[in-house]
Formats: sequence, C-alpha cells, structure tokens
Amino acid sequence: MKIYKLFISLIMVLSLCGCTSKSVTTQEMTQSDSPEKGDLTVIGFSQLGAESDWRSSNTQSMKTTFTEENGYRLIFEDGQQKQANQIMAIRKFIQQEVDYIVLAPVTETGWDTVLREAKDANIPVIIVDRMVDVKDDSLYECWIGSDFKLEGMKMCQWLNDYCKKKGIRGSDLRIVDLQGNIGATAQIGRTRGLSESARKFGWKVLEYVPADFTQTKGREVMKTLLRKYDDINVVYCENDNEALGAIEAIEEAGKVAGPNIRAGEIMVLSFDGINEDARQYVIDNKISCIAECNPLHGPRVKGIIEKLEKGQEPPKLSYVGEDIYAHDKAVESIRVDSIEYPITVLQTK
Ligand code: GYE
Repeated sequence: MKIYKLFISLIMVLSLCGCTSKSVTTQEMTQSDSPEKGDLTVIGFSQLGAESDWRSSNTQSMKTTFTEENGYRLIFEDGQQKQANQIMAIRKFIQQEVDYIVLAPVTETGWDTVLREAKDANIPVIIVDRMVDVKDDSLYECWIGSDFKLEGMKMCQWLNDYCKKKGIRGSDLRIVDLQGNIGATAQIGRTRGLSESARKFGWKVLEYVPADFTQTKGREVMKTLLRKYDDINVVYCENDNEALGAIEAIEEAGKVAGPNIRAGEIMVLSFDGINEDARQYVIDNKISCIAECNPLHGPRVKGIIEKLEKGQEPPKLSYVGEDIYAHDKAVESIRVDSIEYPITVLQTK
C-alpha cells in the first residue's frame, strides 16, 4: 500500500515538474485529478483552540487567506487547548506530506521532538502568535506575533502616567492579575510586564491567578478574589474575554467597573481590543485601557510563504506593531524603552 502511494506521488511530482509547490499529497490525488487542484500549496494549520474572540479572528484570518482561489489548500486542526492534540495534528500533517506546517502553540515548551520530525521530513514550520521554546531554533523557519511583554509594559506605563495625572499614589493601588493560561507566551509576557512594573513603580499586587483567557474563568476567578479582598482597586486582565467576565463579577458584587481609584470602584485593564463589547466598554468607561493585540496573521503568514517559495529568507522573528486604547485623553502618549507610543482615545462613531 505504502509503496503504491509512493509510486503515485512520484508520478504526480514528476508530471508537475516546474510547479513552485514542493509536493502534492497522495490524498489530493485520489480525491481529484484536476491539474489545477494539484497546483495548490497545502498548509497544515494547528490552531491551539477557540478560547477567545482574538482566537476566532485569528482562525478566520487564516481561513480567509489560505483559500483555493488564492492557490492554497488549508488543513485546519483545532487543538482544544491540549498540546498532545497539537502534536498529533503535526504528525498527521507530516504523514499527509503537506507543503508547510503553521503552528499556533498553546504553550512554549515541549515541541523539540515533533518539530525535529517535521524538519527530518523537510517540511518548513512557521510559528504564529505564541512562541516555542526549543533548544535548536533551526527546527522552525520563523515566527510572527506580538511582543507580549512590551504590551504589558505599555499598559503599566499608561497606568503609572494616568495615576500621576489624576493625583493617585502608586502605593494606594491594590492590583489583582487575571493571568492567561500558564506557560503561553502571551501570559508570560503580560505577567512579567506587570510584575516588573509593580516593582519599579512601588505597586502592590495582591495576587496573580490564572483565568485561562476565557470569560467564564475570568468571572469565576474575579468572584473568588472579591470575596477574599475588599480593597481591590485595579484588575489587570490578560485578555478582553477575562475582562468581560471580571466586569460581570464586579457588578454582581455590587461594585462599579470604572476609571476612578476609590472605594467600591475597580479599574479594569485589558489586552486584545478585537472584541466589540470590550471596545464599547472602553467608550463607556467600564474598561479604562486596552493594549491592542493584533490577530490578523493570515496575510502575514502568506507573505512569509511567498518569500520561502521564492527561495528568500524571511526574518526569524517578526513583531507586529500595536496600539493602546484608552477611555480618556488624560495621557496622550507614553514612553517605554525610550520609544514613544501615542494613545488612541476610543469614542462613539
Ligand atoms: O491575547 C488571547 C488569546 O496568544 C495573543 O490568546 C494570544 C492570546 C490573546 O486567547 O485573547
């Protein structure tokens, strides 16, 4: 059976001599014998899950970019937050002899073996969004995503400058951090952004608690924290879905989500800026600031593949530029590592 498939693949590859794509899967051969279909570049995309609006937009961006009209066939696998599922998906892609593997990894570590298998099979791997922590970085072609620690630093710089403008002392802040899922680059960077800034600015962080980037967990964790502490005045949510959940918990506890540091009111900070409700909450003053995280990586990955097809070398790491959205113009710009970032005030259209 295997030898038969190999033979068919060989004939197929030979008959397509001159096409830019490395190979055509045997599966496609049996499904269709139209020569146009055979020209498609096959992408295996292992998405980590569907936990947030950010994730849905990211999946959507990949699906609308890698279409047959654009010359691609996308094989999509949802890892449902489990690395084991993602490893299985990559092994399947290797068996299917895809042209490229795109991986959005749930956490950073544990990828060495499977990425070695992909490399041995000569399949280039592009990492998107979160990073992988591997001993040998030649196991993947390149990575594209956000600078998560910078997002955290920008948020905290905004908070510091805002407090100064409003005459709020840093030592009066009582912060809780609703973290993302532990071990994800977005969590690691955003948590570090807060812990380093808290040390620098003399803020008190009452607790760091994982809330898995979901609205349900955000609400549940915030509820518990509100029972435990009666003086929380800032909640640093590591994504918008957690923020929406935290606001529910704040309101259910009879408190207000708002930009004033005073008894009964809690300032909500967040990341992403893709969820329409969260953006509206900024306009309504319920969320005070969002550090943007851009999920539209489809066209960016396509650009990388086009380069690789031409034999060019894309940069190993590409960072996406991002905005900061605030509820008012108390702070017009912030400086982090001597770079100035303007603040965008969200207003009703
Ligand atoms: O911020 C969050 C998502 O890794 C950047 O994961 C991504 C994060 C994003 O679930 O909403």
